[in-house]
Amino acid sequence: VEAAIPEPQREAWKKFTAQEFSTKEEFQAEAVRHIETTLARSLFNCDELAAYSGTALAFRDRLVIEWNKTQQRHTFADQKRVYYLSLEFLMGRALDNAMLNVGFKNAAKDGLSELGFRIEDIIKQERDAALGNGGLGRLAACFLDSLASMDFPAWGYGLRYKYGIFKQEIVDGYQVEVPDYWLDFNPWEFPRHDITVEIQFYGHVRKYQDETGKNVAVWEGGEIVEAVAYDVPIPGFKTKTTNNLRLWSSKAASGEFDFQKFNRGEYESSVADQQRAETISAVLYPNDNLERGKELRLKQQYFWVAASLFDIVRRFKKTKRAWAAFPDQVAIQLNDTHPTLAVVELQRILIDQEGLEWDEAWQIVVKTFGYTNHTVLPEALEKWPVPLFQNLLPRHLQIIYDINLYFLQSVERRFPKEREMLSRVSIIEESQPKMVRMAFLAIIGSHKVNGVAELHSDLIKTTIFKDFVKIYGPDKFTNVTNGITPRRWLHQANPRLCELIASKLGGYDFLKDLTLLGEIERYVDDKAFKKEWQEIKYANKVRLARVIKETTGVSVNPAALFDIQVKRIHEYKRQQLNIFGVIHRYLAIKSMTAEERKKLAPRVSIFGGKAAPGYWMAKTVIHLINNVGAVVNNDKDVGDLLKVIFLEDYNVSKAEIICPASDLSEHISTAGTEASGTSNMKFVLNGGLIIGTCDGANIEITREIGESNIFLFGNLAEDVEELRHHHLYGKYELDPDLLKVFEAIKSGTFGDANAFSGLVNAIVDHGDYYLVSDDFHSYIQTHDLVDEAYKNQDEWLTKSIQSVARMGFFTSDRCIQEYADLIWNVEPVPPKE
Ligand code: NBY
Repeated sequence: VEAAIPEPQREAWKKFTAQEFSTKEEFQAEAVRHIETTLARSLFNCDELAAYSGTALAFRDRLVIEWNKTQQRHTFADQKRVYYLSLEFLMGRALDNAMLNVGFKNAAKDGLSELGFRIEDIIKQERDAALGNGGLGRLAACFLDSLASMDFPAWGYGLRYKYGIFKQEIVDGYQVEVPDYWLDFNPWEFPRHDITVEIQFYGHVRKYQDETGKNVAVWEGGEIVEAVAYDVPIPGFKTKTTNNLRLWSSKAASGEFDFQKFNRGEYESSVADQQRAETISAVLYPNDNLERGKELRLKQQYFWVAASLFDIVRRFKKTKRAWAAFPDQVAIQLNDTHPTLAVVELQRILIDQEGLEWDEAWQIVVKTFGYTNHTVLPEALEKWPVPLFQNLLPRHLQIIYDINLYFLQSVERRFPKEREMLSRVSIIEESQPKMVRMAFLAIIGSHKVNGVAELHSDLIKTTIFKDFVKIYGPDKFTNVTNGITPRRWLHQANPRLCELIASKLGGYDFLKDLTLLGEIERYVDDKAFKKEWQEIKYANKVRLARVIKETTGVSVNPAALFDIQVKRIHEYKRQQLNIFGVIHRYLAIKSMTAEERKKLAPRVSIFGGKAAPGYWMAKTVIHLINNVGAVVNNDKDVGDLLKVIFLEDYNVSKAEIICPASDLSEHISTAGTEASGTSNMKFVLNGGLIIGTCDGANIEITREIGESNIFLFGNLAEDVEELRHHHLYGKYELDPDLLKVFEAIKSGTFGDANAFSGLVNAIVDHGDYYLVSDDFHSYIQTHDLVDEAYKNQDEWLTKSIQSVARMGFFTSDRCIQEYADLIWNVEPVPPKE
């Protein structure tokens, strides 16, 4: 209530309170007003970008009005809130989503058309908000959509990177990274220069006893950086609830610190300080599933966590409750271990600043946090060197040591005979240098730990976190299988399919209760329905073919089978298996007679995805795909039978065009390595079939849609360890078909063989860790089954329709409901009327 307008003046205020546009004409008036005044453009000077900007600003006004009301309502309701802490929010574009969620797209379309613009062209002007790497970041974005759509009082907290994930260009077949400076025009954020938090780094800890004999620790000295809040409104679908995503930006503290410097005439060095401070939120680290221990990354983590917790605690303190009530008002979810410092920071606030006793504080902390694990890959498990911690966050390191001490003491009491267990579960790894194991800290500091698909949640319990299951019992560990928002991934990405479904279900309710999709299974034998289903898929393929032509210059036949693998490039995801399979197909075509070729179903193999800039092997895979494309696409013997496409700069907005256009998509990770995968869900929801391994959510997708509707192949997770052992120590013969592929590569068919020797040798000489050879035969055989199945279009359509009908489980609304019930214990706060 600071700075509230005094009661007598409120009536005057209310007379002028901002109004939302509610007709096409009012929308047009707002858009034109923004173009003419906010943007200072005119009738004679309005290109599509200006029209986009005016439209976006008009919708932004609408969102912020609802945002204000929602925040007032949630404050008044005074219920428990959820805070989703994620270093990544891969939002994509906001305008189309805003128009669809507030239910005003058709009016906007007509309104823009009367002003001389096509809405599709306007939507395309927006740049993606690409503040994430891949699945983890996109999951956070889907969750925000579900939280708002389901009226949960929830905030996201993240970093406002000046540079999102790099843009990928392909030059001569190689990936080139270009910085993504996306903020020159971003109408969706509200800078809150009045909401700032001072964040401390470095310095030292002074301990003493106060007058009462109590031990006190004071963190002193070091440097201060300022966090500034930027708020992004998150509209729910068919509800007025508009939640908040708060992103922190760093700048030099405006306090006396650099003021003194300035007065001493150290102008240049104070500018340098400014830049150093701004570096913290400058760039998103471009690695997925790899942790590299850079100091700036730890700085980012603490900066963001400390600002967010200060904000959360400040909001709680306004309610004037006792500290013990904190976990009844606040649930904080840790999206992977990246925000784990929040556990330590809350403990520090409670004991050092609020004067609580250790045990009382620790109970509050554990009840507040939940931790979601997204990987079992050892190289992705976060660890920080103790010396780095000691220097950057000396007080936090002390608290970590204390948390560890009390934890290990309790383990020792309960398992006195298991001495080795203590070193296995210690937060501190006794290596050289010692390391802080963030996942262990997250487990110990949370009341629930979840994996993101059934197999994955089982695996973490039996492998990396086995000891903790013994210590805490199995109930602390749970599963919440991932999901995707049907608003973006069906409604927005595939409007025609959505409309067809709605015409049969009598409306769009299924977008809020996806299990209603089940009803369309009644139409699997309806000829007209099937024909329309097929036509929509074809139109979506034509749309993608156009993008392929525009961006690569290659013409592809939309009647061919579109076989798509788009995701970050990673050895465990096995794009190399795919491209080796493509080469195998190419060699087969080359050796066929003209008669044999006629029987073959034409294919387009489409790849897309970014390699982390330092990941040489992943970059080599991209290079190979492009070189194979250059040869195959220009081979007269092959013609339409096979085309190989690498689509550059795969991102959320491209995914919205790609997912609806697949006949088949590939989800072919080594069993046990892909925690869940979420693009598998996007493709199936859009009527594509999938080829995949028994990994991640593929398993549950199979359970839901039926085994006859999916092409599964390859070894099982339970056999992976033994197979790896075999490669290393047994007599192991590589697959003969794969060896022929290697021969072709080595003979220079796809350019300089040396360029690809590392890729081949990983399999031939270095143990084939990802079991490409073991799965190769079953992979190509399964592709033959795909060819056969595709020839029977009617059956293929039946599979497609059945699969979509059975995808209800994979909505992120179901996930959020599970988190709310199992982990957060929160209730929605729906708007009145
Ligand atoms: O999270 C992905 C999983 O690989 C995928 O299987 C799952 O579906 C998805 C959502 O649960 N993980 C992922 O995308 N991870 C990252 O992007 C990532 C980014 C940074 C770091 C680690 C992982 N890091 O340590 O810096």
